[in-house]
This record gives sequence, structure tokens and C-alpha cells, in this order.
Amino acid sequence: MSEQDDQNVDAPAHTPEQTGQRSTGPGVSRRGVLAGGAGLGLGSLLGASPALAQKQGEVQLAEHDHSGTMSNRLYSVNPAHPEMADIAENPVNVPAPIERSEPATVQVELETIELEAHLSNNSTFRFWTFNGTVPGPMIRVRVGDTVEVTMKNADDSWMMHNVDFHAATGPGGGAEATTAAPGETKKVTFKALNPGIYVYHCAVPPVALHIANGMYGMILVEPEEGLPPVDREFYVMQGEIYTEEAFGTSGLLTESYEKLLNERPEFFVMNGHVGALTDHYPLKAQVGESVRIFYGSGGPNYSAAFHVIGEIFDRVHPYGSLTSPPLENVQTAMVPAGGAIMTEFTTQVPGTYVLVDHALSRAERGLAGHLIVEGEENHEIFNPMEEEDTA
Ligand SMILES: [Cu+2]
Repeated sequence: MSEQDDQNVDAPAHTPEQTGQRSTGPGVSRRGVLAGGAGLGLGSLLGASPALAQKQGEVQLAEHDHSGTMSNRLYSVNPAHPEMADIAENPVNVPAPIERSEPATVQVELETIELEAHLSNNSTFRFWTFNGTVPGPMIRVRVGDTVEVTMKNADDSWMMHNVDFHAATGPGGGAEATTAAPGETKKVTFKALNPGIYVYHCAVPPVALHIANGMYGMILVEPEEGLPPVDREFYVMQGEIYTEEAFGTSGLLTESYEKLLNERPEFFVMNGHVGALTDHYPLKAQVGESVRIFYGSGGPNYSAAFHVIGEIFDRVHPYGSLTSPPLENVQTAMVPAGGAIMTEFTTQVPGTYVLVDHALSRAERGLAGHLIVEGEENHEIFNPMEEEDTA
């Protein structure tokens, strides 16, 4: 017997509280984060990039249609450009751990939304999204649950869309069953047979184009016993964006199918756009807290060498497997395109830690995030040896 579960991953995005959270970010100003990062040297990976150093006044703003669906909330979430839509997903948007000990039926509502939004500090792009964010909402269920997916393709979409859940067992992961023209709504249900961390993505041909334009997300299928409790959980996914114009170009950029086929992206991004996890939504924790990062690569093409500069992963669950023993004491974790991992570590020293793909050329094309750790210094573990110490 299954009980009905009220989890609705679509609902939080509609609430004023959520919009407020997005609009203010975690209480850190863009200027403050960049300044703090630059002070640490490595944090300037993004802030010092010549292409990003252009003045905000040069930004060319595109016209937006505010009508319809969920678009309205998106116009208040960019501290730098409040008039510009922002698709960045806040990495703290991880659904709460599941307390149930019995399977349930979980409702998942997805809406595919195409919208022009902030790509870098001087450019915009027409993203294709699930629920208006990149990555789409993180979904959390328990092994044995029945997942009832309702997928609406927004009325003002230009393209067909669908959703392929890697956590589903069945043809296309639900892709055929959910293929929807603009304005259509489709449904599919699947039973979550295997625990793990899975990617979902749009699978309308050309699939790589739909993914590159932002249509990917993550679904966590908890094992029966759940996951060990931690202090902080974060949701981060990286992807590539292929534009005709070179990285750093101002204005509304155009997708490049040729560069996509040649696997030559102009942009690499964490959580949707350049600066999403450095300027807008840096990860934050206190010294001594246990941190869990669910890290996925939407791709479509590039696997990631996930590394947090200045930290060591105490545990890594590679390939999204939660039932195999974790690897311990790992510096850099491979994340396949279309795959995800779970990493855990405890913070011990305050400072700004930079999340990277250690294929570091990608950082010059936008791929970086910050984990800001606050608390007491611990000079036994790390001592920068300032002048008074060495005198
Ligand atoms: Cu699509």
C-alpha cells in the first residue's frame, strides 16, 4: 500500500518565500563576494577574468515578455540586473531528507519554460529550462516510491520538450510518454527501483541541443535506510553552452549548432550561468559543519573533474551509487556527462573555497563556484604565517 505524499517539487518555486530567498541571495552582495574571493587569490578565477571585467553599464538588455506561467518571479532574482530574468538554481534548494519508512506516491510537476535570461554580466541567452531554473528542480524520493510526473510545456514555448529520468526503468526513461508540444501536458509514472543519484534531462532531438540550452536536473532516490544526516546539503550541476559569439561578447547571444556538434562550447557554467555560484548563490557553511554536495554534469558532452580547492572529500560516492561503499579521502572526483556523484567533507578552516572542474581552462569560461566557510581560525590545521608569526 502506498500513501500519498504531498511532495511537489514545483510548488516551492511559486511561493513568495522562495522568491524572496532568490532575490536576496544568501545575504552576500555581489561586490562583497568578488572582493573576498580576490583577496584569496584563487577566488579571482572568475573575478579577474578579462572578459568579465567589463562595466555593467555596457550590458545590453533585451526585451522580455512578462506574461504567462512562472516568468514573473524570475525578474526579481538578479542583484546585478534586476530587470533581467535569471535562471540560476540556488544550490540550497535540496528537498528535505525523507522520513518515511514506507513507499509512497510522489507527485512531480515540471513545466518546460523557454526564456531569455542572464548568461554573464554582459550577456543574455534564450535558455530552455525545467521550471525556469538551470538545473531544474532537484527531486528527492525513496526507493520503492511511485513517481507521478506531470510535465507541461509552456504555452509560449517554441520547441517540443519531454523528460528522460535516468532513475526510471522503462522506454526512454519516460521521454516518449512525456513529449509535449507547446501548451500540452503529459504524464508518466515510474517506480523508483534502484537507489542512487540520477540525472534527468530533455530528450527531444537533437537531444544535445536541448540539454545544452539548460534542460537537465537531478533526482535522488534514497535507499531504504536513508542517508546519514549532515549539516548542509547542496545541489550543483555543470553544463556547457554553445554560442555563435565568443565568450565575453555583450548582448543577446545566439546558440551555435555547429559548435555543439564539434563539442566546442564558449561557456561552462555551474547552476546555469556565469557567476551563479560565486556572485549570486555562493554555498555557505560554518567551521565544523558536515557538508554534502550532490554534483552532476548535465553536459551534454563534458565529464567533470570535480574538486574543491583547499578541501579533501572525506567520502565520494562515484557514479551516483549509494549502495556501494564510498571512496575515502579523494582530491578530485570524476563526474561523467549525464551522471552525478555525492561528496561529503567536514569544514575545519574558515575561508572561501573554490569549486572547480579541474580541467581548469573551463574556469576561464565561467565554471566556478564558492563555498564560504565562516568561523574560528584553526592554526594547527592551517596557518598562513602572517608577518607577526614569522618575525
Ligand atoms: Cu527540450
